[in-house]
Amino acid sequence: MLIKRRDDIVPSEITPRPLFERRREFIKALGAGSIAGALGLGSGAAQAGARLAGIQRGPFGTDEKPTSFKDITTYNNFYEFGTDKYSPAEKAGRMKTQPWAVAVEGLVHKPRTFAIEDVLKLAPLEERIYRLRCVEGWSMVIPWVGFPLEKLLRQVEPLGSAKYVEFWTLYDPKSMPGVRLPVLDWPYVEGLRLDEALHPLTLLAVGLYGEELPNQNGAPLRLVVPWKYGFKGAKSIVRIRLTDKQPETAWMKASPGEYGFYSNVNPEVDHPRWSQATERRIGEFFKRKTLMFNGYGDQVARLYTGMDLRKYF
Ligand SMILES: Nc1nc2c(c(=O)[nH]1)N[C@H]1C(S)=C(S)[C@@H](COP(=O)(O)O)O[C@H]1N2
Ligand SMILES: [Mo]
Repeated sequence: MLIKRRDDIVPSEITPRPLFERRREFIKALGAGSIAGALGLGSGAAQAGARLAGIQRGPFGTDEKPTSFKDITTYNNFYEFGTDKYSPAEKAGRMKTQPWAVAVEGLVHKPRTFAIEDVLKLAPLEERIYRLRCVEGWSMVIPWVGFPLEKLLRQVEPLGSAKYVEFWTLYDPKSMPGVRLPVLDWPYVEGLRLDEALHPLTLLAVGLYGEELPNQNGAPLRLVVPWKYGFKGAKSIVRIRLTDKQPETAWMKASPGEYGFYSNVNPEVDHPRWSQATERRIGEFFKRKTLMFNGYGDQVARLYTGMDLRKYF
């Protein structure tokens, strides 16, 4: 293969969703009458094939090989649809993602509710290939499509008193069988410090592999904070609230000794039940060493200078 300079490559060339995967789905679909039926996915997942237009190549991308579309979309954590990895792909199709709006409010000059269509107009879409490290010890490489969360937050003009940002995700018992179980205090709430939320690495994602997000990955918009454990990346966000107090996240409420507010990827600070020193990349056999801040230390270490990262885990 010819070696191209990275500058000459358009995003769709970097990460074409492997053709054989598409063809296999298509063949299955012919056999079973519908893509959704054939894959055992709900209708929302079937709709999620829509290509996103005008994607630019964003900064900070890794050169590592992206995890397959199939693994990214069938091995998920989305507890609203059940606690095993395969339920979200089977059940999230029931979630209605249109119409969709996200309220951005709290300590801001201009609170506003954005229709998803208007969110998409706020900034050019970028492809960013980020590592995702789950606290349970596995990782993936995901070609997200989105733009920096900062672009949305600037629209509402945060007040000087705003120090934190809360993310509230959809709570819809009709379509979410998992919320009947008291696994978490629903809705799923996550939070960041305002400077973390405004950091250029922090992404509001609307797609992956050049397509709209499948429901199981958090359609129509979700948070991606690549230097933190995966659970910080709240899916299917309906409300963003700026506050002056550290948010109480769903995971902190469920188990404060296990899930801290910061949850920066840190191979030196173990979770009480799991070592965080190594990880298994989905699709690989041998374990890898987990990197400090998931490998994004050059960009984010300065956010935590002077902080004891064992205390603020
Ligand atoms: N609303 C909501 N968001 C969520 C979760 C969840 O259960 N509910 N799981 C989190 C966890 S633990 C991980 S690892 C990532 C997984 O994202 P992915 O399925 O797109 O890879 O989503 C996070 N966002
Ligand atoms: Mo996770």
